[in-house]
Amino acid sequence: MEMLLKGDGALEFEDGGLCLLQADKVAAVNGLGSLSMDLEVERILERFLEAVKDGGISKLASLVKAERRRVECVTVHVAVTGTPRVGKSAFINSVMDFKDGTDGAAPTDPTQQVAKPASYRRPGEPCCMFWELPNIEGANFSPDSYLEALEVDRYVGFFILSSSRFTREAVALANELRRIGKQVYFVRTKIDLDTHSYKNKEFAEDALHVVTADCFDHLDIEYAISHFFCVSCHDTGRFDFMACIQALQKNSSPPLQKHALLLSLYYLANKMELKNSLKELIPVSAIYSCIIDPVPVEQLPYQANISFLHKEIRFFRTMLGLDYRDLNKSARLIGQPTFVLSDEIQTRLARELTEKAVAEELLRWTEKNVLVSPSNVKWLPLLKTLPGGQLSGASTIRLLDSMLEQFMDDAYRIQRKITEILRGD
Ligand SMILES: Nc1nc2c(ncn2[C@@H]2O[C@H](COP(=O)(O)OP(=O)(O)O)[C@@H](O)[C@H]2O)c(=O)[nH]1
Ligand SMILES: [Mg+2]
Repeated sequence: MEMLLKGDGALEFEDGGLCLLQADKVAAVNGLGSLSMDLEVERILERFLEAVKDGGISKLASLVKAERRRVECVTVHVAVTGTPRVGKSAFINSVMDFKDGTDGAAPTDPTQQVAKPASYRRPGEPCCMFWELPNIEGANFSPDSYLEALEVDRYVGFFILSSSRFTREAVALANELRRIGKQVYFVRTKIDLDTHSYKNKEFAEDALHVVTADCFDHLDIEYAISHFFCVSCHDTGRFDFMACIQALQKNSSPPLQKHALLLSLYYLANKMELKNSLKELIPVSAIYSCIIDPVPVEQLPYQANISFLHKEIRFFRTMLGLDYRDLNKSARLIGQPTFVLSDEIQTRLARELTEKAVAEELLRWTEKNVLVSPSNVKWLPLLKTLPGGQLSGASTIRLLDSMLEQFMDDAYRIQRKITEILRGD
């Protein structure tokens, strides 16, 4: 197994898995946390076993479909607020990867201020909605009445933006949100116009100065500083833009909401978090392939839904940024032709993703007759009940697991190449 270095942190292998040691702000805020996402798979497994006992494979099949729908139907709402002209709309457009003038983008025209919450989502991506809230302003501003006018409970987190010091109103709102248990992120925008010393703690303290004023002293200043990010709303690749989205993703709960946020905003996500989230549900996908529309495959001693597996693996490849479109975009940002990055890809299925290649890879794993990884041993009793037996489920899990791990290695190789190029190595 290979050890790779990531641009902004070290990557090492532990117990056959990957462990990212990140020195960045997200880790500082949240600690390294557990590698397990806890997408309630134990309960999913219980339900599956129950279904097989009650109604055999056909009952399991309808439950597997329903389970996938349940995961896919989760919608996450995120709020963005602040004083006028601080970049709320521009921030949302960058999160959503909207280019100037894209249909559905938030208007950044100075005359256009929202009077009631306005929602934005990426086309074809119903799971994640960012809301621009009305401005925090006015002498009579009251956090209570401001929040009363919103469906505050629906938001998983709040970004409060300011392009200079945070105002007393902003801090009062943050205070109230903290009181009701909401995640709050203090985002200092337009840092591209004022880059010096932005990483210093003093800079954060100064921007959050009002937090320490007597009337707000019950707001945890340590919390505020550790949730303080400096961004340019026009450039997601610089300053703390990705870190603030990654902090939101990491801190969101319940786990299904976190999963939805990671997948919807995969291009800004911490890849290790994203991979761990995808990995949790691999046994569900493996069972799907074994029992829903499986077809005979040459030399394979059981039936499999190769077209479904092909789609799953393609989805993993997209999530980990290995699609041509993503590579091309990253290459352009560093002024290089795309092949400079695509040459770093070593996994066959990342380069040549066809149904035939997927079937061959599945056969390879079946011939190896491997066991599932320790974290998936709990699935064995269910896998034994599949029409193709334990071998079918275990081999499919290993196929999907190994694709995800290998794509992850490819993603880090590309990240390392980008870092080398930027350093001028
Ligand atoms: N240089 C720079 N300009 C920004 C940034 N964020 C927003 N702007 C500009 O500030 C103006 C107001 O932005 P807008 O998003 O409409 O602010 P809103 O009223 O808070 O929604 C626009 O002209 C944006 O292009 C930033 O981070 N850096
Ligand atoms: Mg706006």
